[in-house]
Amino acid sequence: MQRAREWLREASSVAALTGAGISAESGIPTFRGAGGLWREFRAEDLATPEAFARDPRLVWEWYDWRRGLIAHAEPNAGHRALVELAQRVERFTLITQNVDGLHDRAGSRDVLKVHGDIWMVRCTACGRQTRDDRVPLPELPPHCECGGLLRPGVVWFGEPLPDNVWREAERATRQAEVFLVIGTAAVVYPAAGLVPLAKAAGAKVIEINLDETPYSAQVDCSLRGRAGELLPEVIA
Ligand code: BV8
Ligand code: ZN
Repeated sequence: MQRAREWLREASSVAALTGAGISAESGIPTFRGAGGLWREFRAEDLATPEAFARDPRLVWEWYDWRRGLIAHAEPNAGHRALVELAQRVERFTLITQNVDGLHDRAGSRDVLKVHGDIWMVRCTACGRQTRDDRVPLPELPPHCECGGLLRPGVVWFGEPLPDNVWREAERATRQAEVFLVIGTAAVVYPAAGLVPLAKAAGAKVIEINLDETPYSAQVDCSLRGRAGELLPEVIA
């Protein structure tokens, strides 16, 4: 922990990659942890274009349920610690796989949302993309003014990540002197590939996670514990 603290104090460019684990202490279930993300379904079964084509109402019930959870949740000390860190470091980039928007609500700016945003909806007919934060939604599945079916503005399995956001995330990772990887199982690509990319570019990589991940043995410092407790300590 002491080494990690020193690296962060000396760094002029830092990048952080967060996953569902940083929102766990806000009461948002993780994808692969105990209890999973929804009753008998797995994210891999619902977060896909095929599932949406087959049963848009079921997929929207899942997203509407998650939007309700998130709307009643608050950012936690882990989210806030990253806002604090951004104010101290000359160049700080926050990259998140989370679609919940809790980093923004904590005060983070210019968050790179590589898997999209649950509060955005996109029309499958006219392509119009708008923010819709009504919970619950008045009708499932929701429709656009043009009559087209709306989909959540998130990246599903098998779909490409938003090009400009992804390029920016890679650039920030390559330039980071210190790369924090927080609360992610690091099994979903290409996002997880940012960890070896940071390492190859010469960054000190610090992992914060409750459990081991496929990268725990390769990072420079692997801190075992809750992000809400460890992040405030490591940025102190
Ligand atoms: C792509 C958004 C190519 C929606 C998500 C076979 C078939 C098809 C595709 C593939 C395949 N094999 C591989 C792939 C690629 C696939 C992939 O990686 N699959 C994995 C499962 C093997 N990737 C894709 O499909 C990506 N697209 O490759 O496109 C392409 C290119 C060009 C043109 C066309 C196509 C798209 C991936 C994005 C999918 N969307 N979500 C939504 O959220 O509903 S993924 C989903 O998983 C979430 O975004 C989530 O963020 C992400 C990663 O999960 P984690 O954040 O890591 O969360 P998890 O629960 O897993 O882990 C939590 C961690 O926190 C744990 O380690 C736990 O220990 C820890 N923790 C818990 N509590 C705490 C904590 N740590 C600290 N403190 C705590 N308190
Ligand atoms: Zn439309």
